[in-house]
Amino acid sequence: MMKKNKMLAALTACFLFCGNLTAQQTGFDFSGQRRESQKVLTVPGQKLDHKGIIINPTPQELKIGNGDKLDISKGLALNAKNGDFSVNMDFVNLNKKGAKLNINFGADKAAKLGVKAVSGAYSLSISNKGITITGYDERGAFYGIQTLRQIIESPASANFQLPYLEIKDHPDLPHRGVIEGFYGNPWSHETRLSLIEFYGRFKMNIYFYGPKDDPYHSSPHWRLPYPEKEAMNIKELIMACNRNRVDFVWAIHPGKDIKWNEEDYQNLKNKLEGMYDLGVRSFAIFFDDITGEGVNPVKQTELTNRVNEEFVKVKGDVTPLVICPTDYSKAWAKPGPDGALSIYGKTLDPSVQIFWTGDVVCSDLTKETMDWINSRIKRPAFYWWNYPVTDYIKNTIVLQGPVYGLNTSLTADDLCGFGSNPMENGEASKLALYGVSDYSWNIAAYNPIDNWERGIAMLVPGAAEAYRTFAIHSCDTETGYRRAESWETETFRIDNYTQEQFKALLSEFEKIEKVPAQMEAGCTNKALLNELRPWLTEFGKLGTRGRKTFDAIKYHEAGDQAGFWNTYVENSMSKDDKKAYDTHKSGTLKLQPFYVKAMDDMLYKFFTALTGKLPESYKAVGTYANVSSVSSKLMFDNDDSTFYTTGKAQRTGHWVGVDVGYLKEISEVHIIQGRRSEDVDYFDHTILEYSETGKDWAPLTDSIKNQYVINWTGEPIKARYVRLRKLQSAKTNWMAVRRFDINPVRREKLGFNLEANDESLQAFDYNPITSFMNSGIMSFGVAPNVAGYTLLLKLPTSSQATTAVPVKFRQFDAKGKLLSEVAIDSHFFKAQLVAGASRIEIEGKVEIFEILPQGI
Ligand code: LOG
Repeated sequence: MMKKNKMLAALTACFLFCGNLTAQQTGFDFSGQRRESQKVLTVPGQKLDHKGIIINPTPQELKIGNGDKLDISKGLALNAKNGDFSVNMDFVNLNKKGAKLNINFGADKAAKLGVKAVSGAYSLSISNKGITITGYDERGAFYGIQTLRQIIESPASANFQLPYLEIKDHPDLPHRGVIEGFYGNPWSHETRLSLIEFYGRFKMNIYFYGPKDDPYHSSPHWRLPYPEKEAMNIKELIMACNRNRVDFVWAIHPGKDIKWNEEDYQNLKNKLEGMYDLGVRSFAIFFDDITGEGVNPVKQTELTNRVNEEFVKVKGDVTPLVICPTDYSKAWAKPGPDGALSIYGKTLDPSVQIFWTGDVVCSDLTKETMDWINSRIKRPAFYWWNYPVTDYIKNTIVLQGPVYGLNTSLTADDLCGFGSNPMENGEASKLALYGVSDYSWNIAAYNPIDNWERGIAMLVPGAAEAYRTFAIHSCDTETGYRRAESWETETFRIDNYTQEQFKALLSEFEKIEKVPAQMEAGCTNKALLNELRPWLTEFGKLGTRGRKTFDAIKYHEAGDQAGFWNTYVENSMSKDDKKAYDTHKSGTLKLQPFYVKAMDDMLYKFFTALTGKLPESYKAVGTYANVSSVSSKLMFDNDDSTFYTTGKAQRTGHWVGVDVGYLKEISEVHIIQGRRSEDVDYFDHTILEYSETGKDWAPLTDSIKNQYVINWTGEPIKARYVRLRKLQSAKTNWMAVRRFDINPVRREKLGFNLEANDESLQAFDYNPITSFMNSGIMSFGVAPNVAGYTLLLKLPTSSQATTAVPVKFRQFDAKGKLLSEVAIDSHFFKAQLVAGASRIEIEGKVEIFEILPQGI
């Protein structure tokens, strides 16, 4: 289990050394410090037939009439009895001669119509008398208008003919909305404005402004007023919120460096006063992710109660405070009566609302977690849902999956509000927010799949199919809050599939390849497109390499070695390809793993058939569930900057090891732990062991303490497995491995003379996954009993080749006389030795994977 102290220690280190750099700029790695639920649950629900009337959030009660229609082709004659809604009517033509639109609100009028007495409730009827909207309050009337807008935009209202219907509607939760509470680039002003309009449209009524990397929200400048430009922007946001009936809640995050003295109390109060003057009428105080003095719950409640007495109550028009405790998740909240949450429960003014993220930082919303927190804080908590936030995976995936994992039998007695913490990609968060709005308004009716299907069609009507294809493969977080992904796609291993599976998967990759162009052509929301573009580009490439994998499968099955290698190597990802993919990933649950495994499996078989030997490309083994995932290959990629991480706390007895695939004489092991040097993620007390069977193990070393790099050389032992096992220690960090080399190739063991840099040893390691880039001349001696060579290469692609000099393969005799010279014209190149050849030269720019001698 992840311990809070550890997280705090890491955060502290960051605070101390990073000055006012943002969390992102410091490269602070959340993934290494947290524990998330790793279970991938399937998505409940199914697509429904809405009879051409699409309303989000789903109304509580909708009765469709007998098929008669109201003609609004002449527009609508607005009669708003109390209140001014004309600015909210931009979606219709207002015309005195049009059909009647009566808008009214008030508790009595609403009660007569059976409208529930809660803020935001309304009724709407369309009949031969025209349209009548009656709100319980002003917000209710506004929400009736939002429903009307969606009815008019629905297919059932084609040609301005609105179906007769009756709606009675109200929200289940009093507060529904968004917390801009992530680390990373705060949203731009434009994005915020666009989102605020979105909240209004879909009946979300609260927006917490609390971006972690806004220095005036948090340290270092929480005490200071905003500079003029930012202050103006906040004023504008408040106006936009008012137009959209959204409470703009400004949050302060003072806990990193607050002093519990009068001066800092006044600093905080002055800041709130200044924000009040800008127009803010709702406030929150966040004490999350802090360490040191600030975490004291007694002081936190004292401060909050005093702000409540001396500021909120005095102003009279400020809404109740909301507070985020330091113990915001069960993962580290102290449960007993002296724990922070119980102190909150006992001492915080009952009007104050309290945030809760659930059992862990990013977690499903369950009855159990709400009961747990509510019994301590003595009020229904405000649920802070850490979805679709991606700051903890460095925003590498843009989450487009269904909103689910939310209990559909909860009520306002269980939670007073529901707020989603989205991605720094605000436009791309709208699909998830469409679900958040639906769930928090009408909990029992919430249908995740149906909501998602509607959301896709609403957001990108001009390319809904393409967007859906992208979305269904962009759901899982890979190492964070796990989500179902690609649930309509079946992948397989290359030695076990049916023709139907083959065809279906191939056509999915072909479909994916077309998605970027279809989105460019059909997505009219350019801001969304701009955010998605880097992911769409990578998604298209994933489609292409998926499709080409099927070409490789055909060559592979035909036993065509040259055909296979040529296709394989052109379809393998270069370091740059990997880097581009790693920052904008999709298809991480099924598609990319299919590609990686299929390519690997084929390469393994190809190499074995070609050389009669197993390749020296090893498999990771160990006690961690993710050891068989593609990320464990990063231990063997000959690159010190990439690593496999266990994604789980280390415990005594855990181990990470290597299966070399056969009984091998091993004389050297070289391991580098940690994600980087001086990292915390390594076994601090460990032992190196080997085994023939994987069952009985013998030590290769004594126990080793506090050592990242572990080298062993000695008399050869026979083993198939080598492992690093954790011995007794209190450390519970995750563990990471950058290198796990067995018998790395050494120049002196080659048996011939190699004139080239050490990198070129990769050509003789019998591992066709590793390679090196030859640029000048490499030269090597011909060993005895060699009749020729097979070269596994990657020549520059034809576009690069026009400027490139042809790659030459030359043979020389012992006196240095040139015997033969040919141009290499294929990635798969075979050369026979001419009589007397004793030295080979390869000249030119070419990536060399293997140089394989053929015996006589
Ligand atoms: C932060 C939040 C961050 C989120 C996801 C809360 C209350 N605070 O672990 O700012 O975006 O996790 O990484 C958090 O959730 N802390």
